[in-house]
Amino acid sequence: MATKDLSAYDINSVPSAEAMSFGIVVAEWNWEITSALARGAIDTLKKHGATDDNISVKYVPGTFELPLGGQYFAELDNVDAVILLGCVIQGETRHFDYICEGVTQGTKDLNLKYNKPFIFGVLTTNNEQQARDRSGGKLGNKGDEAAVTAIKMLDLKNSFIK
Ligand code: DLZ
Repeated sequence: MATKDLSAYDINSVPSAEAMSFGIVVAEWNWEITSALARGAIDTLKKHGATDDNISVKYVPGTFELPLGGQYFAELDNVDAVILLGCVIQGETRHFDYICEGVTQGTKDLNLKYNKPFIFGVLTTNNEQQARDRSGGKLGNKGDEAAVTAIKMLDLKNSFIK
């Protein structure tokens, strides 16, 4: 089965991000991967009109801490949407499952608690190569996909307000 190129999207389907503000939380675990995800997300937000002044980046030790980092943005900052970027690689123990479950439930809870988009930009892979392929490699960059999703969800929210 072919896997989707995470950076492939219809550029005309993405609204302008000029008036939108974003928080990005990046996990330091698997830094080579997560820094590439962050680069992709920032570049994509800017490609669609977001400015440096409207993009704030913070770091947490690991993917498990992403939801709390997101919550700090929700409570202590005024950004419109938050992008959570991490990478969990399957190891020999069940740690992978616990971290994935924690970050997935935590992110879902943030979306519904704060009524704002918290985007799940987390790679959960069997090995490092799969992660490299999805962080600027042959299958694109999940950071790009997360940025596009953030813009689209904010545009959807705005369509109810305006
Ligand atoms: C402990 C741990 C392990 C084993 N693997 C990863 C991983 O693949 N990716 C990741 O982002 N973080 C990992 N961590 C760290 C946890 O996310 C977390 O930072 C620690 O358990 C402390 O709460």
